[in-house]
Amino acid sequence: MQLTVEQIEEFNTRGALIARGALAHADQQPLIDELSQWIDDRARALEAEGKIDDLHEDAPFETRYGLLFKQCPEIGQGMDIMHYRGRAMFEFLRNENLLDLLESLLGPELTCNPIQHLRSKPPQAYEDRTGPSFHNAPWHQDAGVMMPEAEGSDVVTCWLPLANATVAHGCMEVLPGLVETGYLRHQAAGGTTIVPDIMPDIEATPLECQRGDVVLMSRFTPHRSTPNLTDECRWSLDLRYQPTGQHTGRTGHPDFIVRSRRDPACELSDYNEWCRLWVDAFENPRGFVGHRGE
Ligand SMILES: O=C(O)CCC(=O)C(=O)O
Repeated sequence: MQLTVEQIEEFNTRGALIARGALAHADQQPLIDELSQWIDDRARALEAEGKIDDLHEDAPFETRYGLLFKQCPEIGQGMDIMHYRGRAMFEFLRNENLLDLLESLLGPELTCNPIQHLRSKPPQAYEDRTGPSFHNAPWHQDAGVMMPEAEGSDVVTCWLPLANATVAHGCMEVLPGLVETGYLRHQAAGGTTIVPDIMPDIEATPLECQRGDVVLMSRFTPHRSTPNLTDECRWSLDLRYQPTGQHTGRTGHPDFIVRSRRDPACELSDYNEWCRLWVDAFENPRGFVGHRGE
């Protein structure tokens, strides 16, 4: 789905847009099946170690991870994109429907930025901590988690729910209309966050959405997420894309070309090579991996 002129205008002025129904269920189902299998394998390994008593085999995708997390938070170790490195995940990063949205905003030469995460936010009732965390991101701009050299790069964040993401689930909230403000200074206290004294005094807009919707955000849009007060997990991906050739803001991790209308041969379509790039980045660290606010 290409974005309409009105949607592009909304993105450019508000710095945030929900492209409703941009993805079909079939676009995400292979990924959900892959994650379900990964969770099952991991749960069985933890059961064998005596850390999980009940596998909750019949629980649906929305609740099973939370029920396992409640017994053993270790269930989530290694579940992020670059660590579990699933084939369906790699294919999803190159999903045509997703890239069509990005092409509307960024043009036809697209690179997948390496700053990307898979998150399953369990019910808050199952967490033994409160406050800012990987599950409850404090107010920040994505420009704040990149090197300063990337401040001029047109990095667009795609935040995608794999299940319901209502306010009660702890969906994203944004402060819209601040694209022109540019970078706001961040600090590392309690997670990378905008320095409280310069936090814009604007009412937050919650971005409730469901599977199939795609939230698009500018790198200068302040956003956060809130605790999950339901008994379902809030499953999501946050991916970033940019015009090829611009600085990624994270030189220690691999980017790759996902679409090139000029030279399709330079697109990375080899799953094994994608895995090799990540393994190499972990085994032979070089470049910078960190947040600007630290
Ligand atoms: O998914 C979340 O809760 C936080 C995501 C986020 O802060 C981001 O994508 O930059």
